[in-house]
Amino acid sequence: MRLTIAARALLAGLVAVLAACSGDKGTDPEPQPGDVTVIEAVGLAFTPDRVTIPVGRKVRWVYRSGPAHDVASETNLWPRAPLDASARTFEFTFNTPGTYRYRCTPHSTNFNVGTGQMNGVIVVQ
Ligand SMILES: [Cu+2]
Repeated sequence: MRLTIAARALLAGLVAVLAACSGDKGTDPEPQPGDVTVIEAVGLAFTPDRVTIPVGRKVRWVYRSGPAHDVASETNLWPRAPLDASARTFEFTFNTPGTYRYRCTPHSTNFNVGTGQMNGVIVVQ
């Protein structure tokens, strides 16, 4: 009887292992809605300054270095959020496809990525 229970447990374990192995065959898993994309404020730049994410993805801005920053949406999609030594992270979940530009108001006068100012763009697909 004990042997039977042990054998069943062993078989159940083996089945679980085989099931786990038969899933992804070397391909990258699809991004899940709960996944987070991190953008770092380093010096006077957002890194990376251009990201493409799926609908439902959360973006987390993280303060790493430099003077006090903020994260301001071009379309006021969110209230301007401080990003500094005391407010180290800001998160926003993008639930609608589109192109969303943002900037750090102390360190950028525009929303044009690639002009050497502290701004960025998020493409939601
Ligand atoms: Cu800044």
